[in-house]
Amino acid sequence: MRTTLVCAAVVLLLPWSTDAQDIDFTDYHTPAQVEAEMANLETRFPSLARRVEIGRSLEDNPIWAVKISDNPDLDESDEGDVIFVALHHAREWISAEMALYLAEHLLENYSLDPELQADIDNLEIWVVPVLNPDGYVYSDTSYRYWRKNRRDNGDGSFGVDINRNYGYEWGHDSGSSSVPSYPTYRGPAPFSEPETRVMRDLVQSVDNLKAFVTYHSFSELVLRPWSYTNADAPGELILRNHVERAVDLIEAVHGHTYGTELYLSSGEATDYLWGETRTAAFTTELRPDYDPMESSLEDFAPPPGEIIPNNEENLPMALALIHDAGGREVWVRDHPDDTGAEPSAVWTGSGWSRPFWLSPDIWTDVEVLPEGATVDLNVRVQNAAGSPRHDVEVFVYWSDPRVSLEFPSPSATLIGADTINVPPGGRVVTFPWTVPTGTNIWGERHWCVGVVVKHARDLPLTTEARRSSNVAIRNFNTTEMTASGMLLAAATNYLDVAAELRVHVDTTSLPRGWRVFVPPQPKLQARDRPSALVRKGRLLDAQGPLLEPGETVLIPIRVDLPDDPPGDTVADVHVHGTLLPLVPGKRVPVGNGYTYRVRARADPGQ
Ligand code: 0X9
Ligand code: ZN
Repeated sequence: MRTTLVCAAVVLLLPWSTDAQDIDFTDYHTPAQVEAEMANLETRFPSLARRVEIGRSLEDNPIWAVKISDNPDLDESDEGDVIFVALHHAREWISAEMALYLAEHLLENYSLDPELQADIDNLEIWVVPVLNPDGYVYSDTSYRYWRKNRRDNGDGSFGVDINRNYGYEWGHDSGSSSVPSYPTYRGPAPFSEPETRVMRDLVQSVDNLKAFVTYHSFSELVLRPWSYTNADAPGELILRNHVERAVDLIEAVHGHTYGTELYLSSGEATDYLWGETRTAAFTTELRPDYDPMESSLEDFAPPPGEIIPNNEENLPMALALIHDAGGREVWVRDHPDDTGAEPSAVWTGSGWSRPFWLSPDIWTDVEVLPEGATVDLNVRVQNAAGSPRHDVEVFVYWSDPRVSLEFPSPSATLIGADTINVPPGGRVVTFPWTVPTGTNIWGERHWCVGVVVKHARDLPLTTEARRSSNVAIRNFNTTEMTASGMLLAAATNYLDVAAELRVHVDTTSLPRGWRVFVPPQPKLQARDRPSALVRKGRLLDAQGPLLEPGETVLIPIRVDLPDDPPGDTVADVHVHGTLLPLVPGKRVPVGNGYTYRVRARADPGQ
């Protein structure tokens, strides 16, 4: 009796509770219920959620987004944006359930999960559960398996496939149809449909789009661009990485193994996103699985009991993308003042606000880069996570900057890759790099080095350095080696004790008439008071330059070529540097060297 009274009191205190409860995912929501639940989310989380009308459909129905952010009424241009959209296709009701579930999860867990809170504070997350409201209503009231919008095509047929109407590679017959009555009718022109334009306008209006997911059903797939062709998209490595991680995350929840390949579709959403904006974009085909023997139209209407497990297994991929976009763990600077916020430079109309192609975290020890020389290329990987990050992958490429500044890309050549642990202070990793010879396609001795860093919980979302803290670039100039001249080799004492440097040039493989030597180091002036280091060096009978731990010296190396070389002659000059620790007793030499490829070219003027 007493218990009953307490319950009654609670109900009386919360008379609006039937409207503001957690969303019930035990059955599908009608179009009106989806709208109402979005309004409820705003009511329940007024400081985090806004239901915003992002446009109207062909039949003038509102297309709603829930915008989730720490200041949902502000347009915070320094924050990243992530878009989740569902129900391009009218009959794919489970996709709207997924979007609603995600929105509610983000809002309910904001105050419970500090990492999610930090991510949301850094982002503006747009969840659009129903992009095709006209079709959804028609599917609810007239024909459950309707796919397209409700355009009157004027020939007795209705509907354009919203997911064949985007403007990137629109119109291929291989992945869409020009026949109005067909389910994949692409419409008379790219972006002919209001619904597609609403999504295009949202994409273009946000300041800093980082990731895009479009939910469909069914078949249990995670798909990446391209859709219009079987060819790999530029940045395929980045896209595939996301897909592989997503498949693992999904499988870990209920054991469903999602596939990653489907038939061609052109004029589809993710191709537009990647093709026009290089924003990581994925199509998830939700439950149920596709079975070539059993599947039928009814699979667009799985039993309501599938909704919750479907949503549960697809949530982690969404959260991982949100963390890639909103968190900053491992990163590389684009310019000296870079804090990791993106974009690190913007186009002002006449130029870039910052040079973002001279990353201070990518450098060589050698001041001049003679073509063909093998030099040490250093990369500093920053870690903003506050604790060590293990298994960080570092990829280093070079490219012709007049061909591509995207990394990774098919035009970029891999210099090296490494998997490292990065402590909170960051870490330097070094790769040998044989500098390209000759010129780029514009005739310049000008090359670009690109670095991509990634961690399972911080994957890059684009190939563009200024839009990603995981990607950085540095341009280098090279010098031609055609005449006698100087090479500069750098040596760093990476030991934790002072050391003597000995430089040795291997002349055995040089062509006739070539001379290479290391000019002697200037002698210490008698009047200079010898430092402790010099006194120690003298005691140990050191011959070469003395270096404190961490110190770098540049060693000039003279190359004398014959006056009249026979045609083009190319030779490798091997320079070995060894460090002899300045400690008494047996001094074990350590170190390696450089190889310079030097070309002697007959003067074409003669
Ligand atoms: O055909 C579509 O638009 C999507 N499949 S659905 O069954 N929901 O209609 C797939 C779109 C993405 N396509 C590819 N990545 N190939
Ligand atoms: Zn679909």
